[in-house]
Amino acid sequence: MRKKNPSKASGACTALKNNHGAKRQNNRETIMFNRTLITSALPYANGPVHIGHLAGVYVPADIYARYLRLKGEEVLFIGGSDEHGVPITIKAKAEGVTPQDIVDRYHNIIKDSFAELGISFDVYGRTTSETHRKTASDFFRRLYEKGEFIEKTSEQLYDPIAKQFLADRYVVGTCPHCGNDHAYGDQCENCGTSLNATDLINPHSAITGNVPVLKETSHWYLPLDKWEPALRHWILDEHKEWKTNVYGQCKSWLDMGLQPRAVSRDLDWGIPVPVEGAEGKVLYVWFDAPIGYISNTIDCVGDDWEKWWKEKDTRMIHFIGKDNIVFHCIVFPAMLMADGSYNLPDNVPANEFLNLEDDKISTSRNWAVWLHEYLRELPNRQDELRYVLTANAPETKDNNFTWRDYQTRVNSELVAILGNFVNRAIVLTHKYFDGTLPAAGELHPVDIALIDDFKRLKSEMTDALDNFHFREASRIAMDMARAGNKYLQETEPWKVAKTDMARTATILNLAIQACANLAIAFEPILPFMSAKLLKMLGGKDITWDMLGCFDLVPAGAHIGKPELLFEKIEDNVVEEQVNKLLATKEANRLAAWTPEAVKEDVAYDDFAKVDIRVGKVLECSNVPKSKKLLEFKIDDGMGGRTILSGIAAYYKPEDLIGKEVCFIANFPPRKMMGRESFGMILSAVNADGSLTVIGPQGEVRPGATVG
Ligand code: B3M
Ligand code: ZN
Repeated sequence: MRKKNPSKASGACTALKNNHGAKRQNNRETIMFNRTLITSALPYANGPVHIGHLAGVYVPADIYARYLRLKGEEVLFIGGSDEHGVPITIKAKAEGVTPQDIVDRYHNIIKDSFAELGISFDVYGRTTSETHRKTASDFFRRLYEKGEFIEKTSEQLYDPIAKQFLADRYVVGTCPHCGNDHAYGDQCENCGTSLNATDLINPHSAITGNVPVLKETSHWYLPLDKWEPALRHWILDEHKEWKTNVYGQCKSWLDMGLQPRAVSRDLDWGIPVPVEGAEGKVLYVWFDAPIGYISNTIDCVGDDWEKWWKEKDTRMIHFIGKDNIVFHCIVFPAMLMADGSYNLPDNVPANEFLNLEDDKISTSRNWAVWLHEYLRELPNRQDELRYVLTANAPETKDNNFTWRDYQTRVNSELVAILGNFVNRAIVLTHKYFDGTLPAAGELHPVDIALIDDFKRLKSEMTDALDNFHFREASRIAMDMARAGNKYLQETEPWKVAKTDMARTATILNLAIQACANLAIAFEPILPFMSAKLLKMLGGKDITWDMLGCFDLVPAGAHIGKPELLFEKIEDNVVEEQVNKLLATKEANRLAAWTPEAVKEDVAYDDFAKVDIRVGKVLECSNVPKSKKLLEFKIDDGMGGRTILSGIAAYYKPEDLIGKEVCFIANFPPRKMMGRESFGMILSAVNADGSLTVIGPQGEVRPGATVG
């Protein structure tokens, strides 16, 4: 798409040279990096991924990888499933299948849905692979042989019925910090504190519900305290540029003082501890999972892997969510330091959490928008999701996803600003020049202002992307589309065309160049849109250097027929999604329902005072002007009576005629809506608050007593 003979226009780029490598200044020196290893947290293969994972980790990581590739930098983007750990064995037990069945199922769902969303991993591996078993075992053994572990015997919680130690999530109890009575043995999800199983108050086994006993067992510990001074210096002195949330969390861990951490567990699912006398013990999942980044690199590039992990001109960036900060900034770096031959991460731009419709995303409560379901229910709308999650990313604080906001951002930004500008530019080029791009002539100040705007926005966007400010980058890219719309509004080519085709040619040439710029600027965020737009413009090889240039599409190029880049999200689509969530909320409420507590004891004599009878409904009708009341004429075996009952919301009157009901016969008469009621019809209160009328199971004569 590069123009062969750059024009004299001020937007022409003469030097499109790639500037390989990135510089970073730390407190001591300026380091030149020649390649970047990007890792993204390995999701547990015990469920599909949801928008919280995407907004926090995978979309930003993908934007960054695509951006660096556009800059011509050498990049390796690593992903994969985390297939060990207790959450997986618990899920397998609950379903009566093997852990391997679980991870096979979810690994494939996750892998396929990432691919469909355009997450451009260079490799998506798994921690049950043979490469990983070997890499993690070798890593452990190296540290073991160097004497980097402490072997320690301690008392751990044990379930005598299940005959199993209760590691991590196998034990549930009350959090000693916040009182949440559903805290796990490794973490309280309510207050975020990481815990030891033995810290829990009133612990019980997640397998049998039993109260566990203490039993001695021995494990290998990584003495984090030994690495504390080195970690302090590396993070607190040398990485002051890290995000404040990350730096702050690290500082508070370091200030509390680090303790040795067990790196093995008594479990039968995981990588066996590769030393003698370790039967029945496996590597702790948080020991093997980050090594998964290394194994997946090996699976991707083979013998070349050390270049990515050990050469000093390689930079490593970990994309993770905030709950993983300690493992990526403290535990894994300590493991790497203990080995001694690896690079440490250069940055860990961890994000905060995304909420859904004002509520915490939760897998167990099914409170999530699942990626694989989104892809099925809103087909061909990958970029829409990528955009909304980026524009609303939880970069500095927790953020909220709502379907209304999704609709607004798609309709009033993607459709009304970006899609509209591109469509107008291409439609007008077809209308006045049959789709053949005319050459630009002399530039007017308004043209130069457009070009200058793009150049300025490019520099701001580059800065934002270099600093992991992806929200801001998406806002700036959209500002470019805004500048395009403003340009057409100011130049009005549809009016100019009536008198001056040469000027019209210049305007549309610039508008099409602006479209090409948008295809570049948005490529990291909206790769599907970018590919479609580039196809319409007849180009494909783009680089970040080209952004800000206005000679990208050569005069004479044929512009494809205008195709809409985005379609509006209609109200019914949003309503369907909102209803789906409401149904989930209702299902959760019902699942959480428990009967009311039993009232205080009552003496039989007191109970016997209440006169309950059976009656037959002769007539039933709505009470005018009342939404609540139904009026019953009851055959009570004693000449009949009228009873008013507040169940109009749950029954059609005609459905009750002829039915037998129970009623209290000795309530004093009561006036409601100007009518008198002689008794009360008995109903059961359902979990959702609705009422069901109570009656006898067999035929009973009206007037019979109940007791
Ligand atoms: N699987 C935890 C998580 O998904 C864990 C990340 C591992 S990254 C090495 O949040
Ligand atoms: Zn807590």
